[in-house]
Amino acid sequence: FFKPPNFAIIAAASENWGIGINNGLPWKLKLDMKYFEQTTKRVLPSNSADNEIQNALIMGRNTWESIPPKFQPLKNRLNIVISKSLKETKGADHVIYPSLDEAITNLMDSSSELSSKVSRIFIIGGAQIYKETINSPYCSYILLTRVYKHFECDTFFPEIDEQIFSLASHEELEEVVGEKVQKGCQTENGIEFEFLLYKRRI
Ligand code: FOL
Repeated sequence: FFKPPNFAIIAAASENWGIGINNGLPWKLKLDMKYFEQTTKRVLPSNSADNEIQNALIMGRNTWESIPPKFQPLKNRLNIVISKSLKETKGADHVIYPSLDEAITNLMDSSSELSSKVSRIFIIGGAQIYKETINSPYCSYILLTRVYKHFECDTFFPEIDEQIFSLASHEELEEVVGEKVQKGCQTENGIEFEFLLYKRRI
């Protein structure tokens, strides 16, 4: 498991490491979306009595704007948006921070109101936010759905340095996710994909 200050990146990337096009996902994979939803919603340990506790999702403004209005905010999770231009409105269903550093510092500050309500932290993109977090020593895991097909994309996942991250076993993936996960390749709409876990070596 990972607890703040540690966090995990969650992403889906194509054969050519694409993650998006025209501020949307390049594919439609219901099973991967379900995996994303369930993994980011699950609060561990599941016997936790406190219903106030949720996971935090950190995303850039473009990713926030890419979420279909009917799913925005991503429910039963604390939505944190990084933006210098967006202003927080009263009674908003999401939180805005001007920088990633400020968001993470606040989540880590055990005396902050936010930190007492947060279980795990997931970084959900996009390209700029992944790039800023992948080399942080607090980035313990990358939950990567590898989509084994070439897609035309305009945003890409940053390079995973094999010196820093190694591919973990399926058992470790299930331990981190907190539930059984489909092992190996699956196919949806003729697109092959696989749930993988990369783990920080050091
Ligand atoms: N990680 C993985 N594995 N797959 C993704 O598609 C993905 N997408 C993002 C970040 N990490 C990912 C960012 N983009 C929704 C839409 C876009 C998005 C992330 C989430 C969304 O609407 N999710 C809903 C479920 C929607 C549905 O069931 O169709 C949610 O409640 O999580």
